[in-house]
Amino acid sequence: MRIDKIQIQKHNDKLNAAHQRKVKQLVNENPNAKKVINKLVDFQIAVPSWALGTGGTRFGRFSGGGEPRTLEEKIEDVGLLHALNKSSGAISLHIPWDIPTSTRKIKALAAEHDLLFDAVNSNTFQDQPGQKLSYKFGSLQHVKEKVRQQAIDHNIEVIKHGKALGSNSITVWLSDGSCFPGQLNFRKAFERTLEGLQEIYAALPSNWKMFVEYKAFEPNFYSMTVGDWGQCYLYASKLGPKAYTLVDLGHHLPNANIEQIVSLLLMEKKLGGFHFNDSKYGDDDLTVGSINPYQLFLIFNELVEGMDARKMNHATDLGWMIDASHNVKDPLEDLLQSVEAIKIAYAQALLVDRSALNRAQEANDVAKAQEILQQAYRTDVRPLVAEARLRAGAALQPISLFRDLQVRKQLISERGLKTIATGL
Ligand code: PSV
Ligand code: MN
Repeated sequence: MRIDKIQIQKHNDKLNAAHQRKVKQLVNENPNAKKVINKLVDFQIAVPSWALGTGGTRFGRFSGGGEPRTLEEKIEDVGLLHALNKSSGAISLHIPWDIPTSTRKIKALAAEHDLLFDAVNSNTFQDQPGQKLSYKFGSLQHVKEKVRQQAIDHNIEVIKHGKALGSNSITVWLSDGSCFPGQLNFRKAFERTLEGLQEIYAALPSNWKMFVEYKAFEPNFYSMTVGDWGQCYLYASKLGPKAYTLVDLGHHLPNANIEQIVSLLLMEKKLGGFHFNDSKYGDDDLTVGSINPYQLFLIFNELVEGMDARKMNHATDLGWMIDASHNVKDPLEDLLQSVEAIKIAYAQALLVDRSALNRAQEANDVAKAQEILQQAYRTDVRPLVAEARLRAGAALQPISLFRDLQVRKQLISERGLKTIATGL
């Protein structure tokens, strides 16, 4: 299924008059608003191929119907999202789930939908059918050299797929760790993992980045070998200038101050990218902004401050991606909500009066500093985000249009009710 420009136009025409009144008011009240709109137009958030189907939990999975069965259909789904919001212009593939049968055809299909290939992801957290050696006791950390080599080879293979598609980064998330005290020699596990990462790093094309993703717990519950930002920073530093840490919002211990982590990693030039999601307890993979939108705003506040301090390009110098999973919502609606939440937080962070905040900080004026942040956070920036969409040729209200056009119903009639997306 494709969404036609005329359908978007009709939808926008109905809503535009009321929308413009809101934009005008915001532009009058915020001298910065026009710049914010321009930045929002440029800001793209990649969609992971594995978030297009129903995720499920270890207790069950309730398929929503019309899920993409192939890589082609996953690209079509991201194409639908991008047509609706013009903010999801890239797809992130997970290998081996998404190995193309024809790279040429897949590239052409992505180009038709105006999509790029974001970071490619390796998978050494599962055993694949026919795989020689098991990752039950880890991959790059494994005590057996042959298992480590298998994991290294897989990552190099992933780089090859990514290179052929025009991607320029690989994300390595390792589930390696231990479930019980005494199971693992921490130092040896670290050293073996580092050696493996070094071999993968050596296979990176010159313009590529390697993102090392940390996670505090799950599936290992006593130790994780890339468990937190400190360990991750160690790997990234030892590996070299093309290696960066990747912050997945759900991968911290409860109440971690993620915005401070982000600020310091940026300062050290070792922040590479993000996996956005939201959570109440652990790695819940809930819709971005559904539980703690203030934290998301505070993270973006540090990102904007830190990136501006280093004169970085907001849109291109870090990897922006969603990593979520949907158990009860339509995955496409959920992703539209996530992208919207990210753009709202980004817009609010752009509205922060930086020089006033700096003055308040230097004067130890704590109450004023809080007022400044909350002034931006409590501004309803949704008309600015919608205006950016309008200017980019997308829908003013993507979810309403998705429903009006009965996109899911059409996908079900094309693909069937009992389809299951590959991936998690
Ligand atoms: C692990 O929980 C993770 O966040 C990593 O990014 C994986 O690659 C992804 O989820 C999907 O399995
Ligand atoms: Mn992740």
